[in-house]
Parts: sequence; structure tokens; C-alpha cells
Amino acid sequence: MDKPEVLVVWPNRPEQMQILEQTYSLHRLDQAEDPEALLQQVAPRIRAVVTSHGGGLKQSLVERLPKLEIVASSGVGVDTLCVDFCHSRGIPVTHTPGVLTEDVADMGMLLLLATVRRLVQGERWVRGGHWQSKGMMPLNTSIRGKKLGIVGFGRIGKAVALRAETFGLEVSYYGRRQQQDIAYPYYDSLPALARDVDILLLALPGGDETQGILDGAVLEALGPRGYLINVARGSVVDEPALVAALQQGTIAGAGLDVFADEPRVPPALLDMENVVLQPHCSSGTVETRGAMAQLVVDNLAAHFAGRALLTPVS
Ligand code: 8YV
Repeated sequence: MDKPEVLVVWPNRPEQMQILEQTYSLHRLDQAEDPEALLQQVAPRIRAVVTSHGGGLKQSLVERLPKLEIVASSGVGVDTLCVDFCHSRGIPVTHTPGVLTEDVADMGMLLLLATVRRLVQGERWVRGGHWQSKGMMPLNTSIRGKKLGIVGFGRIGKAVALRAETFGLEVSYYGRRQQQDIAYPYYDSLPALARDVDILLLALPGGDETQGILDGAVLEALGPRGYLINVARGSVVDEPALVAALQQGTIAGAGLDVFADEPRVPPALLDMENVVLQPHCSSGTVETRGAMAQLVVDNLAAHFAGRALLTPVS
């Protein structure tokens, strides 16, 4: 029997790509010198799409795939995928929640510690010879006893909260609704949370609902001794407002793993002493990206075997 024909919009990890190559008839749109020619040749036969948060999936492409049965994406975020359109056509979309929670939460705490305790400045202080020429680096502030507001209290937000408690942080959270089984104080107003905490950590999904919700007013409420940590999406932050807030001392500093127009980062951020920058690598470990890639393989296998999907987007 012919192998199901699968369109690769964004490649998986090498080991999992080998499995896909053995199991399906792959068409590599991600490598095509002439994508339009490839689509004209294979689009009518495509039964599945492999992509990722980074690769995305546009409605205009799905409309050209009359036999599409499933979309399998690597990544928990689905803000770059036309999920509603796929669902309107009865096409399930799978993503990779759960397997990346711990690594992303680790990065959240890493950025929080590095930003507030000024790890990068200390590194520069030693490497730049300032320790010898100027003596001790100016004191920074402890995270112990500080108030942490977590914006978005799903798997990742909850995992950050557990870590934060062990570091002596006092946790509260903001989200669409209060969660009955959660004891931490709940805020239904982001500015109110920002006003009451020392550190805001963003762990909410990207997309239209959260576009730019971390704006100048919230930054103003966070205040000159406040810090912003973002392991969510650059889109949830009004990035020009953040740059201005950091330049003007409206907030004390930021630790950022995600940006509005990746991989381009506002040049002003690159020179700032009070900012820690990472290249969207919270889930970027061999173990986690391997588990994400395997979920893509396993979801496709379940679909074509007529079994329940492992991690469909609800
Ligand atoms: C990306 C992420 O998936 O899971 C997500 O939503 O943002 C990351 O893990 C990763 O960059 C691969 O595209």
C-alpha cells in the first residue's frame, strides 16, 4: 500500500526525521528551491503536515491541501498555526505540551535569578578587569522574600511557582479565571498584580487574546524596582514600551527569552546592562526537543493507525 504523503513545513529532529522518512512519503517544502512548483505537484495528495511553532502553518497553505487529515506541530504554542481554520475543516492539530514544561520553567527561574542577581553584569565585571581596578561590584538585591507575579498559570506557570517557592519567593498569579485548587492569591487585573509584586514572569500563550497585554501601564505599575521575565511570547509584550521603560528606569531590568520579531532583537536591548537575553531556547535541550519531536512522530502514527491522538490541541 502506498505510504501516506506528508508535507514537511518545518523539519523535526534528525532521529525523528529518519523515522518519518521510513514511514511516509515525505515532501520537503522547507528545503524546496521552488516551493510553488513542489506544491503544484504534490498538494492534491498531502494527507499530513509536519511543522513547529517556528515553522507555523498558514490558512492559505491548508486551503491548497484537499486531502489533509492532520497537522502535527513541534511546540506547545499554537499561535503561529491556523488552528481554528483546521478545526473548521475537521482537521485535528497536535502540539507538544507537557514534555517541555520543566525545561521552560527552569529557564524562567534561570532568567529570574540571572536578571535580579545581575549574573551577566558580574561576569562582565570579572572579565572586564573591573574587580581588580574598581574592587567589588555594587551590591544587588536578594530574591528572598520578593513577590513574584506569574502571568498565565498553566503547566509552565505552575512549574515556575514550585521552583519560586523553594527560592523564598512569595507567589501570586494572573489568568483568565481563578483556579479552584490553587492556594496562591489570584488577580484578575494585570496592572494590580504588577503593582503588588517585585517581579512579573510571563508564562501565558501567545495569540490575538494576549497581544501586547504587557503594555506601558503595566510596566509603570511594576515600577522602578520591578523586573520583567518573559518565557512566553514576544507578542504579549509591547516591545517598544518595554525598551523605553528599561531606558528610562521605569522598571529595573528584564530577562527575555522571546521577542516580537525573532531572531531580530531591538538593538537598544543589546547594549543594556540591566537586561539578560536568550535566543528563544527555553525548550532548547537535546532531551526536550527530542521528546517534542517524538510526540510529532507518535501523533502521526496514532492518526494513521486509527488510534486516539496523544496531544491534540483542544
Ligand atoms: C518552540 C516554543 O516550539 O514550544 C513552544 O511553543 O516556543 C518553543 O519550544 C521551539 O522554538 C521550536 O519551534
